[in-house]
Amino acid sequence: MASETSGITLVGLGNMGAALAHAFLKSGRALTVWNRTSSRPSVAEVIKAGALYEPDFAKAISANTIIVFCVLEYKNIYQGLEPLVTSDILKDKVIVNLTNGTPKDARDADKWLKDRGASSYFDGGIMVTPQNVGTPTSVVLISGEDEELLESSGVKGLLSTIGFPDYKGEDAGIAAGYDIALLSGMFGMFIGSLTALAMIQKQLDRTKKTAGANKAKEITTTGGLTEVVTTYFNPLLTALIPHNELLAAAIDNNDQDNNHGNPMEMMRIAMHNIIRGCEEEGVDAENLRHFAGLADQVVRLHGPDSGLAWVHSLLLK
Ligand code: FVH
Repeated sequence: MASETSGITLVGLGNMGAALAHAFLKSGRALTVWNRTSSRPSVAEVIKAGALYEPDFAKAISANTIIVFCVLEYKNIYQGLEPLVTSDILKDKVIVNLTNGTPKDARDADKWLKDRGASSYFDGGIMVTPQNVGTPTSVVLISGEDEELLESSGVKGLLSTIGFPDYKGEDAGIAAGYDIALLSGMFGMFIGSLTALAMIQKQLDRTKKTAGANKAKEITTTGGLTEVVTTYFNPLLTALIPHNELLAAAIDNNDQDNNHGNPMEMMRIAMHNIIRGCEEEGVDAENLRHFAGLADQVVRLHGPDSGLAWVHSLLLK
């Protein structure tokens, strides 16, 4: 059984893997690392910080009981291990997989690795960017096995060097479910932001064109999109972030008719205006079309004064 001071093998020294390596080294752990591309600058950096780079994948896996994977996708793990599993290379290994994937990916990995000798499998999602690894705001969602083993295997202590280890349950897929849920919120925000920036771009171009045609009304638009984001867009989004809690509470409390001052019919019409406006201005609004369709359904089912939280019930299949 590995202890708090046991050595670790880390597979993957991309942006996140490298941040993990530095956090592990900072905590005083002996670290063996492997990365497909040995010339990646992070490899030299972690060697300089004290890690042992093992170019032979099999030797890197054999070096320690706890193996942490942080690669682009799950199939990279199988690609590396597949040629080796005829040996007992995975026997008694404690696998910690921090690669992004689906709950099914995690459950499949749990079975695949244990069928080939691994003693335990934990699957996690790191909920911060590499720059914030090891800071007080960092959280690692983790699932699989049980909480007692998480602690006794030394994995909890190891994860604590990255961030707060938040154990979500024994099904290996649960942490991945949380991870992709939170990331879907992030990507949803970004596609909304990029649609907004495309529409603003059209307006900035128009402003410049008008100013060019009519010197008397010349307008300088020096700040571009950045100025618009700083002045209007980020303050608007910041003010709206607490509404996520109102939505969650409305769902928790079966209070979806509470519109918090924003009736669904008003928002539904606004969404269709945005789509129409995008079409008129030459901006792709495909991402909003589905949302507006859901808003139409909510008004049909629950009435014009209902609340946005009803959309949640339409998304559950
Ligand atoms: N970066 C972030 O903000 C997020 C935060 C939350 C967690 N994600 C997930 O972490 C996984 C790794 O992400 P990353 O940021 O380290 O990603 P990259 O910098 O692109 O590095 C990718 C590493 O994966 C290796 N790799 C790619 N393909 C293979 C392969 N076929 N066999 C072996 N290794 C492979 C790659 O190696 P190389 O290109 O240097 O040879 C890097 O080590 C990821 O799941 C995120 O979603 C990060």
